[in-house]
Amino acid sequence: MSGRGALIVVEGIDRSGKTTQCAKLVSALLSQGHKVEVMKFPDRTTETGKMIDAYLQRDQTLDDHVVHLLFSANRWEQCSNMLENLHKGVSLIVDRYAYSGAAYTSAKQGFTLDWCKNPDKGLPDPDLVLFLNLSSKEAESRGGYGEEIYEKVEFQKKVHNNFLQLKSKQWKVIDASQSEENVHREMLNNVNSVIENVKGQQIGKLWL
Ligand code: T5A
Ligand code: NA
Repeated sequence: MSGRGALIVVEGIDRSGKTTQCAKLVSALLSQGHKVEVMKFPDRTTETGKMIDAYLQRDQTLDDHVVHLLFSANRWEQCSNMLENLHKGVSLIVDRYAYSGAAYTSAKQGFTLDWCKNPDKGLPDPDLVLFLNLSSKEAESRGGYGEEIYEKVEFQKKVHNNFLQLKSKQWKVIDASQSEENVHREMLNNVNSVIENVKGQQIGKLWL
């Protein structure tokens, strides 16, 4: 049966296992015969991505508003490419999306969640958001955080709370403290049913 692809987003705080699970998901879906591609935000390869990378690695200081808008622009850069793939029947597995944008910036002093959501309004609306739920303490114990700017347990705790405020009907909360294999199985079950169900549906616009 043909039809459009599904837009699947994987979210969670730092070290919740997103990149590990996106890779497992893509290889499982490919072996089931699905057309699928993985994407990651921030995409550090584009011009905006290079600025974001320099900021995250503390090589460049930037105003917090500017950083927020760069993360959003970094997603808008991929918008037409994403829609094209979805219409061709390719499902997309996306490692972080606008929810990270809103959850991280609004953990900073002086930013409301509402202000943070604005620049991403109208992006393709995910069919499924798999939230890898892990406490900031458990995340930190996974080999510890590195040197990047947001990798602090107190900050991650605020980010975690902000994520939970963004929960909507497409969200599935996955217990990310389980073994890699159990997390994978739970994610794959959810993805399989969504891929079948979206075929005749239109692609919505996020937060509109
Ligand atoms: N950001 C991002 C914003 O502020 N605004 C935005 O709009 C966006 C998109 C970089 C930073 O940018 C911020 C958020 C981030 O602070 P990034 O490039 O996605 O974002 O970050 P990364 O450093 O690449 O990835 P993370 O730190 O988020 O890690 P992951 O991908 O969640 O975790 P992963 O898979 O690398 O695993 C981490 C460790 O845990 C182990 C793994 O082996 C690995 O060692 N692990 C497990 N251990 C036990 N049990 C399991 N089930 C495990 N699964 C994985
Ligand atoms: Na990652």
